[in-house]
Amino acid sequence: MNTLFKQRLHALQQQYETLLQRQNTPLEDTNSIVRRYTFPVVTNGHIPLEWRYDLNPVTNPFCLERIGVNACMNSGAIKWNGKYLLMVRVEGWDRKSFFAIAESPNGVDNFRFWERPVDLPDIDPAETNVYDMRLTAHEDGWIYGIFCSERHDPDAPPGDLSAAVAKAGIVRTKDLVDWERLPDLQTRSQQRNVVLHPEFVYGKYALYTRPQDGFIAAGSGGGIGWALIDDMADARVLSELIIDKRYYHTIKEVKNGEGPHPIKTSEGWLHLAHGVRACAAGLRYVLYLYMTALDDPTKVIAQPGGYFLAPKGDERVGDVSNVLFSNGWIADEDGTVFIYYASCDTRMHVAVSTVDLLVDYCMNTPQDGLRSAASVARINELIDRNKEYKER
Ligand code: M1P
Repeated sequence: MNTLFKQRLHALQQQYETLLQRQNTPLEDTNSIVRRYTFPVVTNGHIPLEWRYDLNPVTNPFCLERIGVNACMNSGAIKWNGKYLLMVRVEGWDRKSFFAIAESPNGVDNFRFWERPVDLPDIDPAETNVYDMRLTAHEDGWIYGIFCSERHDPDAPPGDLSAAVAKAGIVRTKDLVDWERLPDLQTRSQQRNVVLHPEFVYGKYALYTRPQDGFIAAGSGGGIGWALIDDMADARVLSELIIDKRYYHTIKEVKNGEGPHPIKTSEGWLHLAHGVRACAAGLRYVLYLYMTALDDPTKVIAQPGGYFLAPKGDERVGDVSNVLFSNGWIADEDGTVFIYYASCDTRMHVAVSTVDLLVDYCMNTPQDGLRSAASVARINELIDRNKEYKER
């Protein structure tokens, strides 16, 4: 074996193991809805060396990375056999995304990819890119994955190589290894951020949708939608009800999208979503929470104003700056909630909270009053209520 190859490979292996075995610690924050952690949980550095390097010194004498990974981002999440699993969107140097599962014993560090990327059944040669899978262990016994299936717009004018179409692809599995591909969701509009509710509602499957006029623009799509489906093997959206609307001059003015499926709590369904607004720097993506009624998941019962997580510090910089995006969280039996979020379409983080705390936040944070005058009125109400406590 040549010395250069040997030295480089040794250094790479050491670097890789150090990264994977690094302990993650919560950041000190005295008044927060979530506890952020010191390090990102999954990055492109977590991708196994044998996926990226030709380990044969004869065919790779300089020990170069042959298949590079650009980012590990927007990951679905599920607890499986006591382990915390992320269905990571891995994006290559070639801009194509695919899915791969990374597993941790504790949810905050030591994430290690399974042996190979997910073998997603390939049913349509036009499908160019796949990403942002939401996982739902449904009460029917299957684990479903719904993801964005993207292709070049067949109606694009000649020479327009950017116009794209977004559809919702659907797979299901019993073991997270063998995946059955079901037909794509049939809807009138383009769709991204489609999520399966974990329970039957009126005996039907229920989907959170995000109707959109174009590939990027939600346009007349009024917000997060809801649709009942008879059969996941022939999923058709016949009618869509907008349950979480967009409003002028809010964090979700341009668009929003359901994150992972909601968590069932004693107070209602707890939802995590992303909201998008435009500014001089481009689009800004933040995360927000809302709740719906247990007996009617279309009825919003709590809508705290504004965001609960926005890009902070190093999270602000990356491939698509000023973006936080989440499509995975895990609620443990003891009420701990692990919120997995990507910053700037680049790397994955975790923020930890509890069901009780998040519900309290939702139920007691004032709603967005939609006007500056309403914001001031709310602060004055709080000051008035606080008077007797301040003077004690
Ligand atoms: O680049 C930010 C995000 O842009 C899109 O978000 P949305 O689905 O709301 O339009 C997606 O491409 C998402 O993957 C990406 O993180």
